Amino acid sequence: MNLTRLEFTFESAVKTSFKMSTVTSKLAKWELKKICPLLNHAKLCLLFKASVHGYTFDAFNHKCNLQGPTVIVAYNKSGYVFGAFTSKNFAQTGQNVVDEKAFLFSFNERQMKEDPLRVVSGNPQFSFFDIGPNFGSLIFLHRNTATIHSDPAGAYKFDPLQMHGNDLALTECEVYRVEEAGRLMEIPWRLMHWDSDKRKALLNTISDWKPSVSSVKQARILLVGPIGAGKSSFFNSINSVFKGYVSTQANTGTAGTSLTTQFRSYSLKPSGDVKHVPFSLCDTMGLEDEANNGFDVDDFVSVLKGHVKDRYQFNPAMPLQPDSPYFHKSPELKDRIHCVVYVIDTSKVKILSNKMIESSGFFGGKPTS
Ligand SMILES: Nc1nc2c(ncn2[C@@H]2O[C@H](COP(=O)(O)OP(=O)(O)OP(=O)(O)O)[C@@H](O)[C@H]2O)c(=O)[nH]1
Ligand SMILES: [Mg+2]
Repeated sequence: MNLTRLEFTFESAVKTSFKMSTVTSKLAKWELKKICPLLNHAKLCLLFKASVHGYTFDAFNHKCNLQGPTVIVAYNKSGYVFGAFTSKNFAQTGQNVVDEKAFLFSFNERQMKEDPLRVVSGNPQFSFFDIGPNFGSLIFLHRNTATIHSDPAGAYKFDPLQMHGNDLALTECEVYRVEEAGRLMEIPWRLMHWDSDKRKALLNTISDWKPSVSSVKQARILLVGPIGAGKSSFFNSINSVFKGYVSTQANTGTAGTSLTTQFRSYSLKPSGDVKHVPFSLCDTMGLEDEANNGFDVDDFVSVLKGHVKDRYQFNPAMPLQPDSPYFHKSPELKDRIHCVVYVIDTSKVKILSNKMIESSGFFGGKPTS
């Protein structure tokens, strides 16, 4: 559905900025060579870096909860790289988690040629709450500090000299999502906690929101984007959520040019538990590369200012004129556009023309109103 498209775009943007930011993995090549065989040569995706996000359990939870299999990699001044792998989600369930696949590991820069230490437990019970991620014998970020708590006689038995050299102060602690090689499509790209309570809570959050100006009862959200991007389907999806059943009020489909040729202002009706929908969605004609085709820039400005009435038939050859019956002469604040959503088909991003990319800056990023 279109929501997924937008969310995916957002997620991609976040990932991109993440790569461009200074949050980079501390893992050196030789360290990767040691860790990867322990993890079936899986791909590692950096989720958390204590020196950037904080040596706190809250920061850890924020970045690492519900990410599927993960590996913690901790460093100390004595040259030890050690940590823990779990195939289970980190989650504050308040209960111990059993994970037969979990293990602790360690290696040291002075023992480059030796195999890493790998310790499994006969009774692998973990807790991921309270005082830090607790692997029975090792607790990372112990009590919100840059230290570990070590109990070599706990669930995992190890020689503390081999594990961390009895140096319990951390110089870094990173967490990676372990993405199994060759199985990426079988793993959801984003783990969601989703049930009817969550749905209800989200709907309540939305319906409780109020525009800050009392004369505006519904924020008007304008959908713009290239032809066939999914603008009308996006409206149908949102409309279906509030109606409580699948609705296809707006026409959707593919044609050589924009299928939507009228300006449509849809007021969403509440149903069920929702008493009020504080926004409306406005659907537009798709943007096109060629001049005199698709949604016109002048019409866009008129729409933003609230001059365009519902069901206005777009004419790419000539924008809306002030003497047209569809021209709203004195729009109020409630008639104007309060938010613009630029809808894009993420599978086509790579084939967007330069002109379309430039125009997205205008339509999505720099409204003139
Ligand atoms: N796979 C997939 N197809 C989608 C999605 N959203 C829309 N489509 C399909 O993409 C096509 C175009 O969708 P529309 O909603 O009509 O797109 P639009 O942006 O309104 O297009 P115009 O009005 O022509 O500018 C339709 O065949 C939809 O079924 C989506 O999220 N995923
Ligand atoms: Mg459409």
